[in-house]
Amino acid sequence: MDSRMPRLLIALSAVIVAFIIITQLVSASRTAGRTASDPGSGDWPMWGGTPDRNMVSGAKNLPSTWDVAKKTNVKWVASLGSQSYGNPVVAGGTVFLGTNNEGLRDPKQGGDRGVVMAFDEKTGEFLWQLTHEKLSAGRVNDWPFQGVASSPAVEGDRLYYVSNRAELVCADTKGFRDDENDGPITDEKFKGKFDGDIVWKFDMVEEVGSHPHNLANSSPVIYGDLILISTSNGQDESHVNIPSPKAPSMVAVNKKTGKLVWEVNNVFDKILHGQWSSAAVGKLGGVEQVVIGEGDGWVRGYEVATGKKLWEFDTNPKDSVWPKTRNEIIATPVLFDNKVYIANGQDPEHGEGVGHLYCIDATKRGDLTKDGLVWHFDKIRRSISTGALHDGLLYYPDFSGFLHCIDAKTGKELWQHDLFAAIWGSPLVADGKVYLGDEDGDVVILQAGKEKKLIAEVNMGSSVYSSPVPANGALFIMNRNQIFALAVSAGSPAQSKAGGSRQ
Ligand SMILES: [Ca+2]
Ligand SMILES: [Ca+2]
Repeated sequence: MDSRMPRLLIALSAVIVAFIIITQLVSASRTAGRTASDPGSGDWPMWGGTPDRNMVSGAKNLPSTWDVAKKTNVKWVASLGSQSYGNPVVAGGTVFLGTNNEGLRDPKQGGDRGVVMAFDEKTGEFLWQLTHEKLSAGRVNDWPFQGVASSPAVEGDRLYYVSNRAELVCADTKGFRDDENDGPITDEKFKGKFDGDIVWKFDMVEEVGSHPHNLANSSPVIYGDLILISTSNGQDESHVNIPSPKAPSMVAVNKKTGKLVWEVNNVFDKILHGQWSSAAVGKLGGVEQVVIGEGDGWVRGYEVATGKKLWEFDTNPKDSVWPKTRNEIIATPVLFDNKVYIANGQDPEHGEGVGHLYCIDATKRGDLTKDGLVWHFDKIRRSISTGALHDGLLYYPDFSGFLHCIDAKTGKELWQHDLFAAIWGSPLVADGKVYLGDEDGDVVILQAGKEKKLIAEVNMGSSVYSSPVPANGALFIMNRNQIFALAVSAGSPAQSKAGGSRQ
């Protein structure tokens, strides 16, 4: 044997070992990066950023404070309707959101309507809108002046949202600005430069018999060719009858054709009130699942491709009684590391009350109320918010105004912060900070971590019912009637150093 061989082998092994170490380091850094659940493109194209709905972003250099009156760290402001619940998303250089028609951008489209608006991400220039007349039944199906409450999902040049008329709408992200009318729908009444271009609609009232209670609000999530949405099917005005118990709680619609692929219903006449939870999608226990809170207060996991039920979990103690102690689910489930994190609560109109927050092991099957319980946190009040899980800490607010920081493994609370006002929105964890808005219009900025540290509190001028959204170095925050794009201006004294370094 050549005497050089062992030395060559040793050298080669060293190279291989170095390669393995480097690969592991790269892989470790990627794993660390994955704790941020935004898509990594800089955009935030759907409610929660990604299908797992975890409100966490790897964005850097976001402002630690700002001043909307002095315009410090304010890139632009745009005016909306008088009530805005359709949380903004950002994709392909455009910001999309849902509001009502009280901003009256086009006098030819007057009256009470639900509206989706598109703005230029860099300048805030108004690009186009789609307006939807109210359902004729009125408040039972389509509450006055609530507008579009769905947060759109964007993929490529297509935008998907649920209108106030309980239609899943597929629209062209460019509207009519590209001088093309995309079909099959080409008979839009308004086809001007500032009008939206509808591609197809799936009407949940006509197609699956949904009777939306008060407002259809679902924020779509996309999986392959499927769009998954809640139908918002619920009670009638008497709060006793369920007019459409056979209508599904959730449907999957083909994103290209707008045709129904599957539907599920496990609630029938057990709907407590309405169905306003949106779905989350992720691989849990090796299976691609769609998870959603349903009208009987149970959260369920389904095989996303087929709608086959995999597991279910009752979020209410068995001795609880609606509406005093038994709750519905308005929050969106957060999927993380084979587990589901979700709290229950009630319609904000019902006020405050006891709540429950759970961590569920979604690798198991069947009734997981006992078998799948990882932990139960009962020091939370009713909540309609979705959580944010980062670095082993779950940030979860309640409607009574408390933000809880909880050890995601054990369910033990590390700290809480009182915002002194109702919280409708959800926290965002990004750039080492936690951002959260409240009904008084305050946004608190806290340091992310095991120790509580308040960095700043900024008033936005009117109630913040939405959730802060990060995209491409800016933060987008909507109050009742405006959207603000916030970004650190060079040399700005308002950029606090207290944001600290990111782990
Ligand atoms: Ca078009
Ligand atoms: Ca069209």
